[in-house]
Amino acid sequence: MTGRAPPADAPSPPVSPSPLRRRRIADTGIVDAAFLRSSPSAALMPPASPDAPEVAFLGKSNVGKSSLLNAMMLRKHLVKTSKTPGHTRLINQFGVTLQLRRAQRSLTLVDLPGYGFAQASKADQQALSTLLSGYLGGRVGLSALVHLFDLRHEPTALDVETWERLMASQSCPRVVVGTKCDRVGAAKRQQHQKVIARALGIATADVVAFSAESREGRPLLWQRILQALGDGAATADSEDDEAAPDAAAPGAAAGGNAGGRASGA
Ligand SMILES: Nc1nc2c(ncn2[C@@H]2O[C@H](COP(=O)(O)OP(=O)(O)OP(=O)(O)O)[C@@H](O)[C@H]2O)c(=O)[nH]1
Ligand SMILES: [Mg+2]
Repeated sequence: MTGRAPPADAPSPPVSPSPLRRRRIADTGIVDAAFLRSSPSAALMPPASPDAPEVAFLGKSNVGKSSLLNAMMLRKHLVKTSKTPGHTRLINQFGVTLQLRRAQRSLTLVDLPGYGFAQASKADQQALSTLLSGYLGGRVGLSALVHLFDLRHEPTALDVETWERLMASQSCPRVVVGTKCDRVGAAKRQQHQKVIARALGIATADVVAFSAESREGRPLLWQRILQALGDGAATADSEDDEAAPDAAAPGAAAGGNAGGRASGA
């Protein structure tokens, strides 16, 4: 993989832990997880519930969105996965209740169809693109967006274009994930995170390395999502807490806008 220089007007990074506080990773037990509904378009979805903030998972076809959602919810088959790209065709919503240290927290997780499935017919590609832009551009009450990139490869032109288009059109906080990290040797992982970060113009520490196979990165990803939702209190007992080993990602103490919104939106 080769890196790409960050653009001169590189945005400030998405959600990142506070430089001043070492926080203990959220204790994210799952109280409940259930399929809610599939919708063929954003217009047909019921309004987002303020009691269960909506977090959507976006990425190229086959990048591992559905598998990641199963891992996040500690379920094996709740979300349908497939070796064949282009499997998820509808907007699928799941309700999950987390047991945090001091409270329970309900969220709505959204498994989106993947973009960039080259083998699909032109008509299917157009339909998927309309569905995705309808959701991403028009979903009122979308609280956070988790954008997935395959850690093994440099982001594609379509990945970067999608990232940049969202920067302009979607103001909710974003979290970046490098998927399938079990396929990248530990020694090379940071280098691969760096390649993704440079392509997007964010800090290396803002790329969460994740494996749906081993569930590596799961606590850190929950922490980033909760921070994106402005739920910092749910992830820390006190300022003096020791960070769990998984939290000590490279640059985890680097500057960022914890709990804030990605700029440039
Ligand atoms: N080794 C490894 N394989 C993974 C991982 N996550 C997903 N996969 C595999 O990648 C393939 C695609 O996974 P999905 O979760 O269905 O991908 P998706 O992004 O939902 O795909 P679409 O719905 O088609 O857009 C499956 O064969 C998964 O088993 C991972 O962390 N590690
Ligand atoms: Mg899928």
